[in-house]
Amino acid sequence: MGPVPALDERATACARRLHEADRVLLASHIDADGLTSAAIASTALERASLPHEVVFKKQLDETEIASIAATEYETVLFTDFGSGQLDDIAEHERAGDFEPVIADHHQPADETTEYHLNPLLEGIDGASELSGAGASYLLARALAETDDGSVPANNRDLAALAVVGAVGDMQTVEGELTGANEAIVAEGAEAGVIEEATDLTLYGTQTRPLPKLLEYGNDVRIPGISNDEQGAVAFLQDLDVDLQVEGSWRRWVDLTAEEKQTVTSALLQRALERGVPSEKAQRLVGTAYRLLDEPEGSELRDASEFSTLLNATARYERADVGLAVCLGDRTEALDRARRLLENHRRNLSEGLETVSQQGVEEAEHVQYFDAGEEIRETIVGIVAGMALGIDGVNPDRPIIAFARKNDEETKVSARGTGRLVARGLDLSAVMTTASRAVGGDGGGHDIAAGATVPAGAEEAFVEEADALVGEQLG
Ligand SMILES: [Mn+2]
Repeated sequence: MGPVPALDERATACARRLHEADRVLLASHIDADGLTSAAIASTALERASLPHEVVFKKQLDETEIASIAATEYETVLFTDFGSGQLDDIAEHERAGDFEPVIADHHQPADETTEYHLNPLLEGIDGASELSGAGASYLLARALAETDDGSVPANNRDLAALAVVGAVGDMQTVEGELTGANEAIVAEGAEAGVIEEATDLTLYGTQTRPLPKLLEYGNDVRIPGISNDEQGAVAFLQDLDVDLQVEGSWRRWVDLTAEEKQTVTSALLQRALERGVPSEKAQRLVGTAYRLLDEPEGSELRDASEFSTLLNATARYERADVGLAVCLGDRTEALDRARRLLENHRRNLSEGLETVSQQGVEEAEHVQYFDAGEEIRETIVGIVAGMALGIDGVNPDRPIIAFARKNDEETKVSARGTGRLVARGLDLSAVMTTASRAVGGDGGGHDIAAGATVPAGAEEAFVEEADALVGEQLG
């Protein structure tokens, strides 16, 4: 049996079908979850001696599906997408263009198909319990089991990538993986590739020098430390721990358990003293997932840092680099991925600088800015979210950002806060309705959503969105 028994039958059927293929076209989504999905599936196919080719798509629309249908492949494995596009895919299946096998976790369309592995079909939550990488992992496990037993650890070593995918897909609930994801963590632990540890939840425990770790922090802002280089340094210097070696700061990963405990306690105490509510301060400590085959001090050792690195490759259309890292390239591809991440960080800070210089416009219920070509459309949403914390931007108001996509289209990104969502904000509904009202389309989550609208429709969009947000928060 696999780690998620409810999905055993589907996984086995998909695996059997793949074993019958002469060769397979593997198509996957371009993001951290899609990259890890492809790496897991590709490794499993390779180990099952199934020749295959991997292609990545930003969006699996009609045109992309048609381009897949135009290839000579008779079997197409879709990972981290495919379920939502089943209406189009099934048409090609009926026309005899290809036979689909799908390992996905997004909402399925109306059509059905025989080889379809998706947690939502068995009542398992696809947003928090199983990612695309998790579904691909179940498939990989089934591929190994229907084989002759020669596969290393029955592919359970691939659980490490499944965890990176789930973390990258933001599936953690209060900092932890739950449900089917948790079962995969347990398998990975048993296979010796994953370790779960209670640790600081700040981003960069493996790679950042201590002051940077504290300064850049996470969603828990500690006055006098977060976004405050001198404050972070002063805080560390006041502790009774030697945190520098020959003048340079150690990293979190370099500290002993006792030293970590000292810093953690002091940090929590400082947060409380500075008025951070205790339930929020507690979020500074949580569950970290470590990849035991990766060296300490490498971003690949930590599932969260690993997924961030993958996202950086995906955002700059270098899925090939992300995939190569997942498949084990620790030389050129890893160097390239690191440079892409550095470049991404620079773009974010420049983007934030643009917003802070240009300022935001106020409507009645929302605030917005138009970045034009100053900020790439692929990162404008992240910049908008970060902007909610800077001077001149109201932290208690939804923010909408525009960026030029091409001559005809404008990308729209909206970000809210947990507090606004608690008061009734649902940006997914806002983006869907407001974009359709002006001839575009959109969707997403209550706290973060996006849309594409015709160029020139920005003002009309703001009016629609403003009214909708007013109703929600009314
Ligand atoms: Mn996904």
